[in-house]
Amino acid sequence: MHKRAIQALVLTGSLLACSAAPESAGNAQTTVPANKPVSTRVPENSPLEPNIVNVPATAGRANLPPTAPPYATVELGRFNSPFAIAVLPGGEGILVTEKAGVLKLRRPDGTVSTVAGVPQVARGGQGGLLDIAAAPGFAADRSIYLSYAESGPDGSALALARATLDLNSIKCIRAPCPTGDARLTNVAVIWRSGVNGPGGQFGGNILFSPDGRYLFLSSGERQRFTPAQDPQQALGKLFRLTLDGKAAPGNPMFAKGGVEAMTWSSGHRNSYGMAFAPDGRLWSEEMGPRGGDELNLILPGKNYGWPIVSNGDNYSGQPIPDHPSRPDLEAPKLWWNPAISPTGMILYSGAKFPELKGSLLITSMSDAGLTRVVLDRDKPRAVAFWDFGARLRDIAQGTAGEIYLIEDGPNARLLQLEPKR
Ligand SMILES: [Ca+2]
Ligand SMILES: [Ca+2]
Repeated sequence: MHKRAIQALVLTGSLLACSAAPESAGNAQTTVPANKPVSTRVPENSPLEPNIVNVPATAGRANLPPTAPPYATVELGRFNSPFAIAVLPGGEGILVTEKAGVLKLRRPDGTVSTVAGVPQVARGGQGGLLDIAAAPGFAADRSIYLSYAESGPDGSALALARATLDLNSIKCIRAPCPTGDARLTNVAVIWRSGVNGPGGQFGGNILFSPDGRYLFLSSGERQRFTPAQDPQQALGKLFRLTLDGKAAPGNPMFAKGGVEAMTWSSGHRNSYGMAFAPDGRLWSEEMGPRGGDELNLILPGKNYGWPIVSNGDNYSGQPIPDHPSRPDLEAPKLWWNPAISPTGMILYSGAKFPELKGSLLITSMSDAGLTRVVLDRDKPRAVAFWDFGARLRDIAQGTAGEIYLIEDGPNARLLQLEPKR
């Protein structure tokens, strides 16, 4: 996009910022970081690009009628508004983040401990403690990564921290283990989006490259629309970082420095799920506006169109041109209208459910369930939507091919899938 067009988008966005905000972040006075005026409220509608004639999207709609899951579920525990789960590779248990800023470990013996030492999070709305992942070298260095909303003088922003997980600070002989017997040490914030301000949609999804050398991080556009098209703002992008949180060599704009050096792809709204396919392709789903959820094949340097085009529309009803209106912008391979509100996603690679091997599994909230997507190189097909009767927040695969699901909201269940007898 030309610089003038970006300026126009930013201007339109700040004018629209005076209208009603769908979510109040309760922030006080904002300042002007890096010459980018940030409103205290998020705009209601995406800016309308001039001279776009809407070409309706036809192919790729992935909505399916719900069916009963062909699996049984076993409850493993209950959690309070969890956001994400991560399986520890050594069979030590499952880490569960709760949005209020609490990290829990569910051990194989069924005990649940609170992990001490979690950084202070900005809780409220869609913010709080977000994603968690064991580092590729966890077995040797016990490192984990966590993303969260962090408070700043001008509002909240996404942060990424690395820490050491210490499960032996107090020896637990027999269940129930006392809380506090697990802790994070050496906590270091290694990346910040900056651009503090209002809005939800933090993203924060963490994924490692198959070779374990790089960290992919999603950063949502915070319901501010235009930052997704602004190369200088670390919002509405997927980033490819080193394990130390720096711009990764080989990124498409690495030589430019700053936000651009870290950027792998742009024009995203809010991704809560990324996964690598066995052929090395990177897939990402994202929460769109009303009726605009997407599954994208992520290619370096590409622009995925938000907020210029979407196969959904603004929550107010104001239309947004569909993706085919701007064929220069990458269109989703699959999309959902009505929205399903996709949350977690894995590429299932285990042996326990051989029929699912190689499939993407996507949890969702507003159409609550689990979607199975079969990948045929760059032509994915949604083949099943299983209704689990609850909003699902995340999914993870265990070390022996188990599939874990976690529900949304207070008193949410952590579930393990089992073949139906
Ligand atoms: Ca898009
Ligand atoms: Ca549209």
